[in-house]
Amino acid sequence: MSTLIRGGTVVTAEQTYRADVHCDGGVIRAIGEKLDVPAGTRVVEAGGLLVMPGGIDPHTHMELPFMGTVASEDFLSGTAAGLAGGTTMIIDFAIPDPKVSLLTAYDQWRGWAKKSCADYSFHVAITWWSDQVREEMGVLTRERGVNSFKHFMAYKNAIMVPDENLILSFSRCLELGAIPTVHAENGELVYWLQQQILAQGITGPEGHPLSRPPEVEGEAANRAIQVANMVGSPLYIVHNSCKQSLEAITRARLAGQRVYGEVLAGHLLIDDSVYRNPDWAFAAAHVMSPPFRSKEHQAALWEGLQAGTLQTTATDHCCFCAPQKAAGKEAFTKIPNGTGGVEDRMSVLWHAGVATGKLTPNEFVKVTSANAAQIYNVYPRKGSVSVGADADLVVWDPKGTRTISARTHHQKVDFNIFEGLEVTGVARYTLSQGRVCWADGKLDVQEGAGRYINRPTFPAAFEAIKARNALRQPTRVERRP
Ligand code: URQ
Ligand code: ZN
Ligand code: ZN
Repeated sequence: MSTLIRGGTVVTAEQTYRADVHCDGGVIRAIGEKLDVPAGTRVVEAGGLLVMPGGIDPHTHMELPFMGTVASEDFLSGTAAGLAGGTTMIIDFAIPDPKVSLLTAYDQWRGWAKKSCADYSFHVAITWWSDQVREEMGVLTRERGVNSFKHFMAYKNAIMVPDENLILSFSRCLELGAIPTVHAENGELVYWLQQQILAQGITGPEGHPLSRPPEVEGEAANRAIQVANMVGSPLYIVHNSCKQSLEAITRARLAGQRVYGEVLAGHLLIDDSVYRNPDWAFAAAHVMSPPFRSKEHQAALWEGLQAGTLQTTATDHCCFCAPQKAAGKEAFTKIPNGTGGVEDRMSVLWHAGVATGKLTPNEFVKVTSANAAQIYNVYPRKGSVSVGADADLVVWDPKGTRTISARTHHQKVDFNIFEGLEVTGVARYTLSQGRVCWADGKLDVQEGAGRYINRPTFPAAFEAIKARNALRQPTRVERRP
């Protein structure tokens, strides 16, 4: 299918320039003026609009089985909602229960994701350790296109792993040329605090942030950073929500350590007052981990994004409807953790980031698409507007506005954490593999059109890291005669 995006201004991570873009066969064929295109080419008029790489959301959980239920968003509705907001690729998570084969979990998630209407990939979680896990990590990197492994430092008695597993798994990641990622909260402290707070009779959603203070996140972030430092592996910390984890990443990066930080659109805009709302369902709808923080943390996270200390934005899209959240009516510890956002991330970042002057349009492309593509080794196939790249593009109206609401969003959930927010900056057209899937407010998606995207490991980059590590080896202690 031949499509010409005509009259627009191309905006990439590096540059901004006027050019038409011709897509055919799912890839970008030509970029320039007066392009020669075949008869029957569909023309998308982009005058006054920006042509950017489609967004990449590196952190979603479609139809995740979690806390006794299953996230309400499935891979078809979730990728469709992403396209409606300008996101053309998600990286989701295959999360085996402890003692379950990583390959079994990977195959299960691959089956669920077949219905996707936009491209997707998977991080694989390390929720236990054995020689089998070690071996299967090798199979996943060599044969299944996985180059990132997730570690939950929270969720005790479920998927939390101890430090020993972090050390062994990060070492294995280094061997394989894969990047370890972490959910950084001290799960032992969270569990202990939960018991303390419940014992005081605090059972409502207001107890959730009390049991997960920022210090508990900062401690875990720093611990993961030190494990990676000693092992010599890179590290990617997901959903940084507070100054404490940001400061840990800043220290590490200033010391030359390869640590990447992700921030959620929700954590950039929403503060912890939501948990004190008298409406139980409203407060419970915001229960996610790490929790939304007090206002000073949002300012710090924006500074981190502007400074390049945080490289990517995501949503951690993990939706539960009111009846599911009600499982925690008697105790906040039973409220399924998770909120949505895959449809709104791009508009929220443009509205609160570019329209306020915090980010340039090029930086917007970096933090919504290009950086994630580079970190996870799918650039420039993804995250670029370049000849030969996948034709995953968003035609962006920088002046367009819309009001975000659960009443109108395409997400399969009965709540929207950005409810009522009028945003500036909207996707006018979204192309996936060169096919217009979102146009003027209407979705036109094909179930199953989404592809699994292999993410190769980083041998070359890791050779450099290993060489650096070799230089760092502690000098041999000469045994005294
Ligand atoms: O922790 C996560 O990233 C998953 C389980 C989604 N839930 C959440 O509260 N963030
Ligand atoms: Zn998490
Ligand atoms: Zn998550």
